[in-house]
Order: sequence, then C-alpha cells, then structure tokens
Amino acid sequence: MSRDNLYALPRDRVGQFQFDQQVVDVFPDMIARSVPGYASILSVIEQLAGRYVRSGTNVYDLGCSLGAATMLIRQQAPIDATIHAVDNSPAMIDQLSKRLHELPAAPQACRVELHLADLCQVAMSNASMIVLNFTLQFVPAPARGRLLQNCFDAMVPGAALVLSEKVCFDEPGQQDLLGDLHLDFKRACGYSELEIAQKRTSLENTLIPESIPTHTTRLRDVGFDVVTPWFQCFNFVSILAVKQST
Ligand code: GEK
Repeated sequence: MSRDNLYALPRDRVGQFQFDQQVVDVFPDMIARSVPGYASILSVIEQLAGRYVRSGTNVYDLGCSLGAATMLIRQQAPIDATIHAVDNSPAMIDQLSKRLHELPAAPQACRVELHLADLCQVAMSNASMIVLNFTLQFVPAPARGRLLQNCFDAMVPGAALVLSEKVCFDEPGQQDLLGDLHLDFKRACGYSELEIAQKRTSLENTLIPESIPTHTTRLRDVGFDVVTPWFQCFNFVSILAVKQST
C-alpha cells in the first residue's frame, strides 16, 4: 500500500480535493490515517451484512471508492444477492474493477456490479442493505434528504442503512475539543502540520459536515423506524437506520 504524501510539499495553490488517480494510488493509507475508527466501522459493516442481507435482494455501497465495504459484505451475502458498488470517480471504479478481477475465484460469492454514476441518480430497488460509508458528506446538503428518501423507498421491510460521517457540533466547546482530538489523531498517524493544513483547505467546500441530530432527524423524517448512532470517535460517527419489518 502506497503512503499518502500528496500534501507533504508546499503548494502555491491548493485546489479542490478530487478523487483522481493520485488519490486512488494512496487511498487505503489516506483514509486509515484520516478517519479514526475506519477499520472498526468496516468490520461492523461486515457483521451487519451477515444479519441484514437477504437472499434475492440488492445491496448498495454508495460512494464505494475501492470497495472496502463491498468486499466485506460479499463475504457475508447469500450467493443470489447482488451488490451494486457505485462511485462517480472513474479512477476509483477502474481500480476496483481490477481488484475484483484479481480476486481468486469464489463460486459461493454473490455478484458485484460496478456503476460509474452519481449516487443521486442511481436507480435502486429491492434493497436489504444500503451503505453510505463517509459519502453523504460529499453530496450537496440540499440533495441529501431526497437521496435518503430514495434509499428508504428502495428498501424492503427490515432492511438496514449504515450512514458514517464526519460531523460537527452546535456547542463550540465540543466542536473545538473533538476537532482538536481529531487533529492529534492525524499527527499521531504521521501527518505534518503542512499536510493537515493543505488537506483541510482542499476539502473546505467539498466535505460539508452536519450535526448528529441533523442526520438522525432526517433519517426519521424519511421514514426509518429505528435510528441509532452506534459508533463515535471524536467527530466521526456511524449511524444505523432500520426500516420496520411488516
Ligand atoms: C469506503 N465508502 O472505503 N456520486 C458517487 N460517488 C461519490 C459522489 C457522488 N455524488 N460524491 C462522492 N463520491 C468508502 C469511502 S470516500 C470517503 C468513501 C473519503 C465518492 C468519491 O468518489 C469517493 O470515492 C467516495 O465517495 C468518498 O468505505 O474519502 O473521505
């Protein structure tokens, strides 16, 4: 795995963050050293797949990047389920396609379909599990409610949605403290002050965090019956939302 040093040298101008080939080349290292709890969240997504993915249904991994969640869900899903891995970055989808082709043959594994598409435009149906693992934060805020409504409407009774996000806090003391603790985490993972500052600038108008109550209220408003944050480390959370069984 290549080490992320994309922002190690001073740049004259720090442009908007893009999920391009340079990012793809270092992505596993970048996300592991930037998102506290990333590995733990993935391992629980695998556990949840074992519980929720149903025979003959679809699973959507929206904003799949290199398919970290897709690969784990595939290990749990029944053979006649289909995982739809969606991303609008051609570099991510190309690399994920290569990874899938390099996997050893697994006759018991379910089908994985890749979609190079905007997740707001993708048609979904018959879903027993939908994953948005650090993706909604990149969708323009006004489009988020409609997207989650589409997810809810596409889900079968008893299905689960996992929403992991970087979040903000209304209370300034909490916002500052948890933000600082996240920066300490990045320093401890080897990022320099320059790398942290340049990455922050590049993400400024691209990654728009919202508060935990904003997320949970919106999920309830679109119809989910059980909405519960199940993980938090500093300003990173994961929320489980379940559609009522009939
Ligand atoms: C993981 N889930 O490793 N449509 C489709 N894809 C999008 C859109 C959009 N509108 N906006 C952003 N993306 C992954 C990690 S990374 C999180 C997700 C991060 C894609 C974008 O191309 C990128 O691959 C992904 O969402 C976000 O479990 O880098 O912080």
